[in-house]
Amino acid sequence: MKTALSVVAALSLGAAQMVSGHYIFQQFALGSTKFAVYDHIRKNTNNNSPVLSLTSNDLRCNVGGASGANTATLDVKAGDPFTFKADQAVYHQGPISLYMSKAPGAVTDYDGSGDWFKIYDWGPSFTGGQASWPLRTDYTYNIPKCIQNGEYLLRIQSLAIHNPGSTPQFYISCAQVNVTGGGNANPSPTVKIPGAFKATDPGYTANIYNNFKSYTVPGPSVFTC
Ligand SMILES: *[C@@H]1O[C@H](CO)[C@@H](O)[C@H](O)[C@H]1NC(C)=O
Ligand SMILES: [Cu+2]
Repeated sequence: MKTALSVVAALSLGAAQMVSGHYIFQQFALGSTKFAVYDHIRKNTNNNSPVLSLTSNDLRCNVGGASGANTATLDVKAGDPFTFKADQAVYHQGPISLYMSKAPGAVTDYDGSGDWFKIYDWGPSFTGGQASWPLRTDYTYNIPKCIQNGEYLLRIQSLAIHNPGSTPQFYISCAQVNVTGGGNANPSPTVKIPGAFKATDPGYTANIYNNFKSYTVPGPSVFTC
């Protein structure tokens, strides 16, 4: 009887998790080296749930991600390819963006209150009146070659705009990296988070199901070396 009850309990827990289920970027890779789940990524405390507030500090590195005290910083070289990997393929339509912010000291102590610059956007492509979004598990890009050596937060954000009229959802994770072999660039434009996204941003209010022909990803323009 005990076994049967445990099975029932396990099944209903599974169902509950599916109902509230979203996704979370929980794994980091450097080149072909894949690290354990949450190794070099700040552990959030909201499972796979999104952040909904445009004014919360949780927009920086997710709920529970204000401190990196329990996160090991990873040595990377400027130009290195890295990957954020989600627990399952991202399935809410919307853009995926990458940001960085240089820590004033050790990144383990940094709360992300400084300047952020954007290094990449994955937006929709439009073909024959149809938009298609780059929804998948892995998002790979390179550490910019020209940024200065030092410790950074490296942040991924999936902005889910699949329910026009409802509050868009931010799925966020931050990795901690120590860049070497970089240059002298002062990346711009920079923004603060929160502050970078406004309720009036066209890319935030877009109705992807109605006459959807173009799209501007929220946030600053992408910094390139
Ligand atoms: C970052 O890299 C530099 C250069 O290799 C090293 O001296 C420093 O200790 C590293 N910092 C961390 C936190 O690993
Ligand atoms: Cu969801």
